Amino acid sequence: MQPAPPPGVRIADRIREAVADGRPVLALESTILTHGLPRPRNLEVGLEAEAMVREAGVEPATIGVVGGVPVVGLDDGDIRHLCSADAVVKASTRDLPVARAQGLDAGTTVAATAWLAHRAGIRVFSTGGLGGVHRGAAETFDESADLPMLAVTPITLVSAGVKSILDIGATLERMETLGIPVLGYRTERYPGFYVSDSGFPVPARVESAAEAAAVARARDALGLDAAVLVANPVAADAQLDPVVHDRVLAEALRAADAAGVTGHDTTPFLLDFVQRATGGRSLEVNLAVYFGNARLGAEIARELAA
Ligand code: PSU
Ligand code: MN
Repeated sequence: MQPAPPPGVRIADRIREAVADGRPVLALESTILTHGLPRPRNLEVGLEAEAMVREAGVEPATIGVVGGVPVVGLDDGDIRHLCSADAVVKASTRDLPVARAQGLDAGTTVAATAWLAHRAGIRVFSTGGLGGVHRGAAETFDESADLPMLAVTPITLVSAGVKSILDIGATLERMETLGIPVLGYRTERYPGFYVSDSGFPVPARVESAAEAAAVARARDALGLDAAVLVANPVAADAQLDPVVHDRVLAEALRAADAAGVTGHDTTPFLLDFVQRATGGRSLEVNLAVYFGNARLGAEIARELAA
């Protein structure tokens, strides 16, 4: 059963109508735009991802917070604003009430976006990389709110895995604990975002959007509440050179430690460091991955709407 949309959330008419008509809709997050990509590239990517989804016959619903109001289905002006305004915060689910009460602009993380998308009746969501368990979490308890939120949000989420800035093994263990199905898209290996193989296996494999949609339908038929994660690897010939990747990652982790960066600033700090240290090469991989996920998400959305 679809819960009613909360009164404090704005759902664009085009999204409301598409959902009511049973037409395919794909949710897209905005933290990748506000805190994951450099300006002005972020705006180009935000608009291009939407155009690509539309061309695939799917209604794009980029989600973010404008003036405190969570919006499902930002318009071009909203996206432009979030990609260029001065004080845009990063909002996970727990930040939504503060943003709302204080009228803040915010990019929404996977956790917040998934929750808003589900409450709007959207069944598929594409992102770049997921949040997960940070290295050193045994001491810091730093685990992204993405994981517990995905455990209770029955959506299908396409990502390229988690970046190796995180503890990937621990992240996969937590997904198991939380009852979150993980599907490798045409692979048996969990992807590491910049690289196609993180070094860890996935528990199940699908060969097509239709097979991924079948798992989501089965989840619904069983009355289970967790998101189905579709892990879509970057092509091996488009990945970041694994040797460069390992070296830059080690430098980034040392820099974060030296700068005393903690908490929700950690992910943006590390991503920015890696981007600068690879001379923009990681950015190209990032974009290839993100567009690939938008394409696959659109395909799954069409399967689920069929
Ligand atoms: N991983 C990336 N790029 C990103 C993020 C994660 O490779 O932009 C963003 C996503 O929005 C994700 C959030 O939901 O960071 C996780 O942040 P935290 O660890 O603070 O929950
Ligand atoms: Mn955190």
